[in-house]
Amino acid sequence: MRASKNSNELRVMSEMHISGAEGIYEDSEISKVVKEYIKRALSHSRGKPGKIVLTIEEIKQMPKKISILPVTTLQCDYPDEAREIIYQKLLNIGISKKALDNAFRVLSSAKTMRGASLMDIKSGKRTEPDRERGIRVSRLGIEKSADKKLSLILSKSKINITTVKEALILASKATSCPDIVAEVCISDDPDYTTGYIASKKFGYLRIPNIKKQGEMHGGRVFFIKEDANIEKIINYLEKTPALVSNP
Ligand code: WAQ
Ligand code: MG
Repeated sequence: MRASKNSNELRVMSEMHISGAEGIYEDSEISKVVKEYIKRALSHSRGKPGKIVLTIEEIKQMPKKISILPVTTLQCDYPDEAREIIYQKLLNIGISKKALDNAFRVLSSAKTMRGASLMDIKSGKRTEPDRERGIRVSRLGIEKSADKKLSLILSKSKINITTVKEALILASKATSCPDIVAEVCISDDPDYTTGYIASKKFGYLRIPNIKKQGEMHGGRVFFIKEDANIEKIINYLEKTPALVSNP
């Protein structure tokens, strides 16, 4: 699902991204999920959409089984502290300062993307072909039994909410790609101020107060290896079905 709004700022007609969602479901769940997606699009904190696009496709390929990243919530009181934590953890696993500076430029831009930026861990060069749209992680989901177990685990930390679950599944798919070293994410919702960094090395690290309440900026950056095959990464993230099969 994607919801957007027309804006004619600067006399150039452009579409502002409001919200999006994707998942893998059984036939029998489709009407329920569609209803939920539409409800979500119509009551979003970024505004009322002028257009909602829904795409439902049959998946023919057997989904790749992936495992969920372990979740940790860090202590963080301010956006500046969040930035320090992110630099420290990501410099530590080999991401250059330049790449981090460039990532924060993407994440704090007033013009949010629908998808994610792909950034070279060394040069900090952006490699996604469409910088306005970015790469959209799609065809991802979780098996029913794994979902139940995950709900129990998240409930213990009082974070069993759709936002966390969906982000965790997305980060688990993204970091299961061998050429992706880490991800950083800030929600573009003005009322959601917890972000995260994720990597196979340290799991899914939640960072409270990554931005201030009311701010509309946000985004995602995937840090990719220097010699990575970009097309292969994009094909994996956007097209290859992946299902979390264990929490
Ligand atoms: N693929 C790639 N990028 C995406 C996708 C996707 N499927 N969905 C969203 N993005 C990008 C896009 O640039 C958005 O502007 C940005 O991420 C933020 O998306 O554990 O809600 O849906 O409490 O606003 C983190 C949860 C929630 C942390 C993140 O992101 C926690 C969130 P949002
Ligand atoms: Mg959002």
